[in-house]
Amino acid sequence: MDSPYRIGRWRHCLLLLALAGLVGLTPARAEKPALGFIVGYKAAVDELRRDETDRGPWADRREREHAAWQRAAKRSRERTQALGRSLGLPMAGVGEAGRAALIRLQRPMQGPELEDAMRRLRLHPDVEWVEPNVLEGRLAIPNDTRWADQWHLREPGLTMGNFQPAALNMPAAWDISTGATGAVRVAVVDTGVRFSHPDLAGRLLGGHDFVSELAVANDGNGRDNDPSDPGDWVDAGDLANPLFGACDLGDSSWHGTFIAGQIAALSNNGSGVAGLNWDARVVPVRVAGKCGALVSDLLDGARWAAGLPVAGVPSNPYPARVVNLSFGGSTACTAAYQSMVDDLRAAGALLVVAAGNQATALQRPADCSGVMAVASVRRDGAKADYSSFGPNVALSAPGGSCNLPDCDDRFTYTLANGGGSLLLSTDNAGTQGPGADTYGYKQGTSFSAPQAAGVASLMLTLNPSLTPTALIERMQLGARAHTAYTGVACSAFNNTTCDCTTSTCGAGLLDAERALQLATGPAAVIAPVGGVLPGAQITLDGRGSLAQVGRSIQSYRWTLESGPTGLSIPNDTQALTGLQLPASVEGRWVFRLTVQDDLGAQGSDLVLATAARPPSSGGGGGGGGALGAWWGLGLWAWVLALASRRQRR
Ligand SMILES: [Ca+2]
Ligand SMILES: [Ca+2]
Ligand SMILES: [Ca+2]
Repeated sequence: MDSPYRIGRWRHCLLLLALAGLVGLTPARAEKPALGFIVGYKAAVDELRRDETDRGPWADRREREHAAWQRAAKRSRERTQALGRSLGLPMAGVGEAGRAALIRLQRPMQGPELEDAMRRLRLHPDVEWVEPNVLEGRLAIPNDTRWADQWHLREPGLTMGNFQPAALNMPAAWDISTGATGAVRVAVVDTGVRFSHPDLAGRLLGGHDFVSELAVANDGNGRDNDPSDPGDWVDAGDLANPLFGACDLGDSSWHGTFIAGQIAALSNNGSGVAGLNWDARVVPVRVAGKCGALVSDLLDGARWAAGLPVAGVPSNPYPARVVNLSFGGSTACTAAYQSMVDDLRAAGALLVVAAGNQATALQRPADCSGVMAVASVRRDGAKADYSSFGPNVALSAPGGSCNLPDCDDRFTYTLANGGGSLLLSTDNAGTQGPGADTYGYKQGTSFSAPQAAGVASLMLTLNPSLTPTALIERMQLGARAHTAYTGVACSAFNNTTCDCTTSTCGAGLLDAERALQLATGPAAVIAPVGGVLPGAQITLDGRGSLAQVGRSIQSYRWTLESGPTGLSIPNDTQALTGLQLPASVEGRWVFRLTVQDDLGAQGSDLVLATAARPPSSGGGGGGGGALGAWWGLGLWAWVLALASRRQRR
């Protein structure tokens, strides 16, 4: 049975959490002052709504349209002037706001005076609607009341009182995109979700409950179509069940609800927390209950999340492009896991997994080839004490940390507390069954993986053609450099809090703004070459490359990145080409394909060809075909990781 990557110590903060919950009830800010009114007239009297229908030579037409708009505006202004005078408004002038009329005020209005003026405007028989003309702030700063506590989403500040060098840089990213309605679905393969949470209202889509074992399921049945989280507490009675022999006593985690909120909590709704993607939909796939998730349920649930068939379960009407899996075991990747990972990639779904909380080398699924494994860093960028690490980590993201016994300093970085700050998201107050929907603080690599999943969903909003490889590579290219505040580099001997490097914690710190900047442009997609015999003819096939929607790929270019000998690539500007490797030379050649779209944006990817002689002794088999398939898959992720690391230097 695999367990969730969460940390139990956050429970010490429950009292503070309850107090903090009360802070969330603070009344909303006073209404913004209005500098005027934007007025929409009823159609019968609205000059600005009438379209110029004149036809004629282009230059004349533009002139006539301009003149007609001027005439319409003049008539509209006269009407607006009369309207304002009739209501006794202190007008400074009139004009237009887009296709609506505008009343400018001599001084800003606010509160009851503003409301009274709007009411009187609305009552006028010519007026259909009216709105105050207020200053719009940067939309990118959400108005959620607990925003101030979400340090991990802010800009990577380095000043006292604003110190969070590991933060995700979301405000700048949200200036590029906050998401698009219904465009991207993220599956959360986890403990299910609390559908009743107000900050998840309208954000949850379909889902299924894959927990097959009654005692684990805790909802009275096996697999069913309701992925509600009934709680996953383990009490003394549960421990009598031999299946739970390796479990600890514990309260319910509400793990899936927390992660769903990280990715897609209702943002900018004046309440609770902000989610990473303001419009994404979460498909809750319940695989875990008491004591964790059975591997079989986990693998089935992950497959179904990406739209792959699972026997006995209706097909998923909402396949996800991004699948978050914050569960894992304590052994190395197995074939069962690897085949699930391969199937998800083939289905075009990015599988984002937690690095694990054992502070050791990666274990499954984080060590499987082709996953995006995310390690946890604390507020200052140091590896969180609990985070596992190693060469298969793609990058790192805030996962919270709490090195103090009582976690009483969550928001302020000091050298003494080492950046102790937990993550805030949607939660539930129930210790066993569900209680009140609330907000809570947690830490763990479980909660750094969803940061990457959420950013990936924003990238897909901008460019739906990005493949899992392209998403990982571009997030890695955009990552900020690791920090070095502890003075101790992470290693097998320094495995708790330590300074990350590109060989222990991935390409760097996830930066949402840079990832979104890199999301646009075409994606180079190359068919794997893999392992061949020396002197073999190999095919370089980039025909699967994808342009962003609305663009087209204009050019291809193949280059040799590295290899034991130089090679010239014939037809190096064709999507499909091939060449012969030198006879009797063993080694690895890495080729790069760079594609460019019609607007000049570029994307590139790498492919590996490994030439090796078959084993000289042994039985039958071991032919080039079998060798090719084996090496092709196994080394694919390795070469990508190697290449992106090289690019970071
Ligand atoms: Ca069930
Ligand atoms: Ca259920
Ligand atoms: Ca909210």
